[in-house]
Amino acid sequence: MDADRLRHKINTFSFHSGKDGGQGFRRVLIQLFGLLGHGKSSFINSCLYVWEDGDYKNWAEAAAKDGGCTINRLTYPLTRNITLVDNRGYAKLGSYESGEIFAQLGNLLPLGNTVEWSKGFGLVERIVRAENNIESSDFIVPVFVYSVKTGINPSEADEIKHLLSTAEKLTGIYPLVVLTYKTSGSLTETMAAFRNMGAEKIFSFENYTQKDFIKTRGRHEEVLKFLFEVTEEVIFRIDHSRDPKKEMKERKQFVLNYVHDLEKMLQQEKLDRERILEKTRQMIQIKNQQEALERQKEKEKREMDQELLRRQEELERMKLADQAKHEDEIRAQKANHGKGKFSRLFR
Ligand SMILES: Nc1nc2c(ncn2[C@@H]2O[C@H](COP(=O)(O)OP(=O)(O)OP(=O)(O)O)[C@@H](O)[C@H]2O)c(=O)[nH]1
Ligand SMILES: [Mg+2]
Repeated sequence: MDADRLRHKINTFSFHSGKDGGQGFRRVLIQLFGLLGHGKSSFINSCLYVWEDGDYKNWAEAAAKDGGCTINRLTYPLTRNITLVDNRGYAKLGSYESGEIFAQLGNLLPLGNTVEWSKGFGLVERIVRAENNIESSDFIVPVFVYSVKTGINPSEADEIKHLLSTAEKLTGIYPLVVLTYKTSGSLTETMAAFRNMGAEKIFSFENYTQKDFIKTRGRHEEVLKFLFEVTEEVIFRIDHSRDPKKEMKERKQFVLNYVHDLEKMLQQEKLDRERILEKTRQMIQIKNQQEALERQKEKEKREMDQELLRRQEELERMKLADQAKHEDEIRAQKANHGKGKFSRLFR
């Protein structure tokens, strides 16, 4: 399909193309999520640049240098019923941030607000408070953004796989994968890694950036193909009976359960860590006591050896003194005996 046709298809996308009509959905939210600095905001800029077909602008305030910066969860309308959402990037998976990621992704927190990384019940409170401000008429399409430049190792792949499958359970859609920095690493390996995780729709881009925004047909077409695939995905998903209000409630329950389980897991991990720490402390204490005991034993042995030596020397001295006395006595006896002989001779 050529660029004009793609553009037309995206522009005329309507929920009413589905067999059962819009069913209460009014807007597609393309929810971008992923690690800090992987190019989410730049991808939004690329989409808007291609869509508007005017001058390049840093609409989504992508970072001026490598590294991340977005903290507000802002929306960028593309057509009358397709909107891009720039979510706050996270630094680490499996931490308390995960709860926040899914709350953003499930569209349970108000759009246009700063994303706080609040722990456990802080997040639950914010979800409950946001209830009346959230539109159930938003249809969520999760899009995971990942930079090829970063590469991917097996342990990260496991974490990402878990994240993507949880996002699927939450939204009903396996996240579309957008690979950025496609010329700065091994695209084939990164694509294969995502395919192994179960991703079916993988797109690769060299984002338009403040340093490099010269239009190329290839980049323009890639962006349009991506947006077209999003609309195709939505049409495929609304081809059966749906209930946006019920789905919203289910998403909320899912995230609340997730936060609860995560909190329990983190508490358990904390307890395990404390237990290990306590055990290590006890082991160190026992080792110290054993060492002190060893030292005491060695000291006593040394003292006993010294005492034995002292006694042996004492004995030796006594023996020598006895011997000397005995010799003196013999000498004295001999002398006496001699004297007796002379006195008898001269009597
Ligand atoms: N060469 C190149 N640079 C890119 C690409 N995508 C993003 N960048 C650069 O990478 C840096 C970070 O990009 P952002 O778009 O701000 O990343 P982000 O994911 O929005 O970051 P957070 O908002 O913190 O999560 C910026 O300096 C971009 O210019 C890309 O595909 N190619
Ligand atoms: Mg950003």
